[in-house]
Amino acid sequence: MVPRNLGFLAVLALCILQLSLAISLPQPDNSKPSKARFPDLYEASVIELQDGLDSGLFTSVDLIKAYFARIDEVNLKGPALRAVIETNPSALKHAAALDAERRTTGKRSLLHGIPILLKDNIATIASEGMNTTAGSFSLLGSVVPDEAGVVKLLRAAGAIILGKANLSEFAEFRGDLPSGWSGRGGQCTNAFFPNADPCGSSSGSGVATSIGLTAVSLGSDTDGSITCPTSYNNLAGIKPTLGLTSRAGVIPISEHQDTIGPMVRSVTDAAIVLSIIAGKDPNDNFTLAQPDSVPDYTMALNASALKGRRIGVPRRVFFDGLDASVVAAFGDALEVMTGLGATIVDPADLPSAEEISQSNNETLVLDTDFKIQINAWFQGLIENPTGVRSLTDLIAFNDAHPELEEPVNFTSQSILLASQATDGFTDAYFQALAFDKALGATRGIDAALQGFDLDALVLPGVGFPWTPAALAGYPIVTVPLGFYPDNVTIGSAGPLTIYPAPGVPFGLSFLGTAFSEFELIGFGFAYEQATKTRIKRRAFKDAIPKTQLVDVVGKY
Ligand SMILES: *[C@@H]1O[C@H](CO)[C@@H](O)[C@H](O)[C@H]1NC(C)=O
Ligand SMILES: *[C@@H]1O[C@H](CO)[C@@H](O)[C@H](O)[C@H]1NC(C)=O
Ligand SMILES: *[C@@H]1O[C@H](CO)[C@@H](O)[C@H](O)[C@H]1NC(C)=O
Ligand SMILES: *[C@@H]1O[C@H](CO)[C@@H](O)[C@H](O)[C@H]1NC(C)=O
Ligand SMILES: *[C@@H]1O[C@H](CO)[C@@H](O)[C@H](O)[C@H]1NC(C)=O
Ligand SMILES: *[C@@H]1O[C@H](CO)[C@@H](O)[C@H](O)[C@H]1NC(C)=O
Ligand SMILES: CC(=O)N[C@H]1CO[C@H](CO)[C@@H](O)[C@@H]1O
Repeated sequence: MVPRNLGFLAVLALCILQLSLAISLPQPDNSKPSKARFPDLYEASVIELQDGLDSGLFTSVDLIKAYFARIDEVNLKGPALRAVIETNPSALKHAAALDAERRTTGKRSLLHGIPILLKDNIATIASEGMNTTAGSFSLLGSVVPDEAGVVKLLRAAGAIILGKANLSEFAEFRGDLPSGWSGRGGQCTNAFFPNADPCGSSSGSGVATSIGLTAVSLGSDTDGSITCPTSYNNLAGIKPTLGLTSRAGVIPISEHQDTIGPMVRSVTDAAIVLSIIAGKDPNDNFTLAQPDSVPDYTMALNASALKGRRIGVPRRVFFDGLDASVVAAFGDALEVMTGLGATIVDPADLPSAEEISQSNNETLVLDTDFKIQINAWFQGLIENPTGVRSLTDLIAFNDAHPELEEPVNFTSQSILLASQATDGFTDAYFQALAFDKALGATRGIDAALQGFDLDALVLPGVGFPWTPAALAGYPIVTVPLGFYPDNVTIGSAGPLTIYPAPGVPFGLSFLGTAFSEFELIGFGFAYEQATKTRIKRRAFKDAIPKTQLVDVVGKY
């Protein structure tokens, strides 16, 4: 006997279900497989995935299974893109729990049940089953004292850690290794042309997200490591202001330049992820200087955001050596922005442009900081089976295991050796630090913004547009701009990689002053919506995974 009340509720629930199906879904055609109803995981947005999860069309368990199958298809097999180092053995368990929670109490946030891939320098608790190694065998099996601050925020929001992404080892702070290479992960390559450079150091985060091996990913940036792989992999990405996102629990290069940010397929997804990972963290005191409340960055998603705004082009130095196809696409972008109501100020040069391209101050700062911070990382580990407990040990470990850490034709660990030779916080160090801030900010980005009364600067996402922002600690929002043409002259980028190459993407970067993410997201969104460049060209055929949700839903 069904009690009357429950029967009534069941009927009501059925009505609501039918109503919501009628409203939110295309009319089902029962005569054919329902493939069209599932979002294509190559492109699926967080909102589309959230809609499918909310309506019960698929679950987070389905999503994890589908992404694992897609990783399996192309990571080591087929084109062997080597974008992912490890998948999370606990991901299905977390997904099932989050599916149950969604059914009973609803979703915690827009990232509830959404899989996210983390660059392998972002710590997760070892008991979950994954390593945190920055790609290095020296850290294999090490036990971190705590998770990264950004991971705590992601978990609280209900996101599921899908796995760890390959990267340029130690975030490219080793010397004489190509972008995207790590001892543990091997050579990651671009999905838009066989063996093309994925850029670094967040290479795997970029490649994996570009073809939908994950819903979203995080990268880290010290000088271009989010912006460049975002640009080369047809993504939207945010390199935040220094101190907006916590670096606690992230294998460091330098507290004066490291930042953590989203690398995703749309500015909307970037705004969703940044809104969750930004915030103060007592374990990273640089975050204490940020404004008191984290904005909801999705409120910046205004297709008219460029209207009436002044955007400057710092032409001097930053266009030197760029391919003609990049310069032409950039010219078209300026016209698009003018059409959207922006005033383009061109040129709007950085007074410090030449000095930025020539200065070695950054090298002294990073080399000095790395030695101090990486020693602290090794010493802070609860255990490290390799016995590596310092930079000195790391250098010795690499030389003792050339088969793991020194690939064919590798010449030296030049950056590690230079770092090892630094003398701590000398007068020269403090002078260099102050000099960098002046080059990037007061005589750089801020000088141009104020001198030409600008809201932002814009540059192609190739060359070194990221360096002024890295020195200043300022944000960059990057969106797709174009693709190298089929007749581009192919160049070499390392022993195993080429660049440029036909069809390889390049981005457009908006630069602003400290904590101007909200504005830059608006500009990036307006440009993205007007152009939709990302969907104009796909990865090469073998690099596109075939598994879709239709292949896993109801199949187990
Ligand atoms: C780390 O990687 C090793 C080798 O792939 C694996 O055996 C281990 O389970 C991983 N996880 C941890 C926490 O060590
Ligand atoms: C963070 O703390 C260190 C040492 O505790 C101090 O030297 C540094 O100035 C602090 N930085 C900020 C940005 O508060
Ligand atoms: C979007 O931007 C336009 C142009 O700046 C502005 O007039 C409008 O109020 C904005 N819309 C919202 C919802 O903020
Ligand atoms: C910093 O840059 C200035 C100007 O280029 C230069 O004179 C100085 O030697 C540099 N300092 C270091 C440590 O590289
Ligand atoms: C590629 O083709 C375009 C259009 O036909 C042409 O303008 C350009 O010079 C060619 N570039 C090279 C490197 O051959
Ligand atoms: C190593 O260098 C030699 C000599 O330059 C070259 O012939 C060979 O192809 C290189 N091997 C790799 C894997 O890059
Ligand atoms: C998830 C995955 O495929 N990881 C692989 C990354 O590359 C290393 C080295 O080839 C493999 O051992 C991992 O299995």
